[in-house]
Amino acid sequence: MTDRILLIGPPGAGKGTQAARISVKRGVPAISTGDIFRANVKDETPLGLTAKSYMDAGEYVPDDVTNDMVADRLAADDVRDGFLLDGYPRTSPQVDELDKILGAQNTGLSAVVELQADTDEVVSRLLARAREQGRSDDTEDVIRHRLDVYYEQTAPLTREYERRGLLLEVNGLGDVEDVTERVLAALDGKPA
Ligand code: B4P
Repeated sequence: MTDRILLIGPPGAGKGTQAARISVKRGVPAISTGDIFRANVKDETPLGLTAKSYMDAGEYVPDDVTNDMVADRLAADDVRDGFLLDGYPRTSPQVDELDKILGAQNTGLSAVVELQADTDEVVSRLLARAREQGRSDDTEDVIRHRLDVYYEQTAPLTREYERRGLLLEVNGLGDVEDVTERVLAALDGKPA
């Protein structure tokens, strides 16, 4: 079956880290909405100027803006044979939009991977990243707000994917390599 995989998890769970690795192993492009927004912020595009204030405050970028961006990306030729979406959907209207996009292409998702990591661990990872990379949304207050937004708006979406029989829950703690192995095993239907 063609890989059309979603990667969901709290900020700092390792989504971006694992998306890059799984994408190589499974031979499908990784699409990170966070990365696309950051590239637009850096280039000061109209999309970036809109996204920046939301990102800096730890809020989600509005659904209409995010949905249009993803619809454009998923219309590109390189995703015809599969993709790994990192960080989308994050809200219920985004779930609906993704269903609409894939429905129009007569395709569907193959799996939804939920990377699980507790709050103490993700806060400590993101504070470490703040020291190394200085990302503007990695201050402690903003990190805690991003976690609240995640648990309020995004975590409940996993129940919908569980209902559809797509959800794979994977422990995101431990070495990066070990987490990758767990994700790959889950995608292959093997016990992690
Ligand atoms: P993202 O870019 O998705 O940022 P994130 O949630 O912090 O995850 P990220 O992928 O960067 O971190 P990772 O867990 O890999 O989103 C940023 C913002 O963009 C959002 O807050 C929002 O404003 C906006 N946005 C994005 N998508 C949106 C959408 N669909 N709708 C609306 N708005 C949207 O890694 C974190 C750190 O942990 C790294 O330093 C990494 O090296 C480290 N790490 C990873 N795995 C580890 C491990 N196993 N052990 C130790 N450290 C590890």
